[in-house]
Amino acid sequence: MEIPKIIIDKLKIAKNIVILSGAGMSAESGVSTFRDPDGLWAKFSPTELASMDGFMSNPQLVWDWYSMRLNVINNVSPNNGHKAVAEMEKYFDDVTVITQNVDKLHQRAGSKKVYELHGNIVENYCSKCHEPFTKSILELDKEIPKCEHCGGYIRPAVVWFGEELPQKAFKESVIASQKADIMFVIGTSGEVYPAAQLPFNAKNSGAFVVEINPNHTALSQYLDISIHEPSGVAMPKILENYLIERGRK
Ligand code: BV8
Ligand code: ZN
Repeated sequence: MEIPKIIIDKLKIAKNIVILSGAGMSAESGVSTFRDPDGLWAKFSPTELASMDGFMSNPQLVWDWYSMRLNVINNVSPNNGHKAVAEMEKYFDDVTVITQNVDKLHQRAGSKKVYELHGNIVENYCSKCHEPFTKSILELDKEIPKCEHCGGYIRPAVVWFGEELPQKAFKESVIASQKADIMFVIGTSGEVYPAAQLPFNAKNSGAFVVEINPNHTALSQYLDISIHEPSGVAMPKILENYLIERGRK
């Protein structure tokens, strides 16, 4: 695949790189996306499963859904896209990963600066008193666990629809987007706010914004360039072309 020269030229003068990733970043690791035809929302309804109301009306169903997803995540590895993003930290002053994903694959690939806008699926806490729940859920039986302190249902530490994003992570993400020289928007349909506002923060502050997505999205028309390739192919290629340009390969 051809990488447009302008991306390499922009990288050669860039200091601050921001990566905004969505479920498509983890697709090549074998983790289902949400809105693809075979995605999670094709089988389940987001509001029924990824909202507090949905959880309170059927805690066991939501708990089973997240346990199934955690099982998948515990049996996959970061793909070449995650690894290329992590490797970029060696060549640029500042690389910030802002992810909507809850799978920790960026961290497992070695990325050090990661903001998880939608929380993570690995930690759990009590839905009533918010006490952290530290037992590994894979050792528990199928029954949704209850809080030892107040009897409330235990829930995953993800951000559901209608819930506020972690304030510090979001604030830092806006600042990083405004300081970005180049932003890669990878594997997101750009439909979920306020995460989907960040490419506009970057663009309005002068960043060059590159979309990496096999499909056209709600963001495509506003961004500088779209590479219609899987991220596990495009990101390693972009890094390789950059390093060749810099005579480092
Ligand atoms: C908030 C949980 C306010 C974790 C998720 C009415 C009431 C309340 C809020 C709203 C409302 N109407 C609108 C809103 C705002 C709402 C929203 O945006 N709704 C949308 C659907 C319209 N947002 C919220 O509710 C947010 N909170 O606004 O709170 C507030 C303020 C103060 C006080 C209180 C409240 C919370 C949003 C977070 C919701 N949580 N998930 C989990 O279960 O995982 S959302 C879910 O969608 C995931 O987190 C996911 O990350 C996110 C975005 O999806 P994507 O990552 O983009 O994935 P998707 O499948 O859509 O796309 C994948 C893409 O990858 C595709 O384009 C595909 O082409 C591409 N792809 C596929 N393969 C590859 C690839 N790309 C590259 N390489 C490949 N190989
Ligand atoms: Zn409790």
